[in-house]
Amino acid sequence: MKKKGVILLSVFVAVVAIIAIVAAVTVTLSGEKDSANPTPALAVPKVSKDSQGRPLKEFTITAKPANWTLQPGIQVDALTYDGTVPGKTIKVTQGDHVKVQLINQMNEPVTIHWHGYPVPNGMDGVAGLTQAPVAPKHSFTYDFIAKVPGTYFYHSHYNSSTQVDRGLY
Ligand SMILES: [Cu+2]
Repeated sequence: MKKKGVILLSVFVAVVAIIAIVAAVTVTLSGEKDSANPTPALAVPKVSKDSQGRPLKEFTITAKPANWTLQPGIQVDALTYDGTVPGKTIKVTQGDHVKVQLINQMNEPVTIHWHGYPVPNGMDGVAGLTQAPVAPKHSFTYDFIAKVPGTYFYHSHYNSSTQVDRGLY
């Protein structure tokens, strides 16, 4: 009788210990995920109608340097769209008229290239080819109709091997 009681108590202690360990690991993982890899924020547009009655969604994206935490304890001097890596998610509906004002608050030129998205040539953001790079303290407004659905990626197309690696995507 006494032996059965001891075994039950041991099983109880073991189960409580396992629950405590699982809870601790879950808290640690979710804490790290929140601080180092937050879900990109959704960009909030100004919504109106264009001259042809289409929904017009106007966004502002500011390119700026930021101190970015790659993982707890590791911070880097990043270049960002709106202070986060990656930048905000732009969500629109097929058929929307989209305007994105890019403001450059960095001390080097920058652009936005809409990787794979069909836009008029002058809106494609390839510095030195489809537009002059946006100089420091200047801005440029990308203007296009969202003709096709899908999920795409935007990034700088000025010195992109460095700027994209540093966070401009
Ligand atoms: Cu690209």
